[in-house]
Amino acid sequence: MNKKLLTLCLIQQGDKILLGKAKRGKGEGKWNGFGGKVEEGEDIEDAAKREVLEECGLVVSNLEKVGVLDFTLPEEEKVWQVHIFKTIDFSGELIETDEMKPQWFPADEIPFDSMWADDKYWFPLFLRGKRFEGRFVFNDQHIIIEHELREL
Ligand code: S76
Repeated sequence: MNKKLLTLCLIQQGDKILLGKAKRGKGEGKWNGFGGKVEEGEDIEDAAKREVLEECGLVVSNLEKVGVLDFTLPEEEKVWQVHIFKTIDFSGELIETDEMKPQWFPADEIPFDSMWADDKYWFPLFLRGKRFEGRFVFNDQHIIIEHELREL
């Protein structure tokens, strides 16, 4: 099946993770990593860097691939394939943009109740430095009705 490629970048500084609260779009009101759609012909890692810059003003480098997740969402004709990256290397000035309000969260205070429902499953793996792959199927209430997750 034809897939829509997306990126998600998690920036870590010591014990803290940078998240952004989405101001618009499908995840509006949710805390999330930074990311978005990979453009036609664009390298996936370049797309991840571009989205971080657009959404919070930081320039990230040395991205590490940590996971790939497939999402089946209601009203989306294509499966979303999200490529998840982690980095500790960033520069520039953190800013709030039209898209995201950024905030640092201690690793043990991740706001799961205000995040996508899948985050509860894979974020703990990410926090333990694991790599993973999986798939999640959502219903129209944003509830997960089926999932698989595998540590690599
Ligand atoms: O953590 C997530 N970020 C997204 O943008 C979408 N999960 C997710 N699930 C559909």
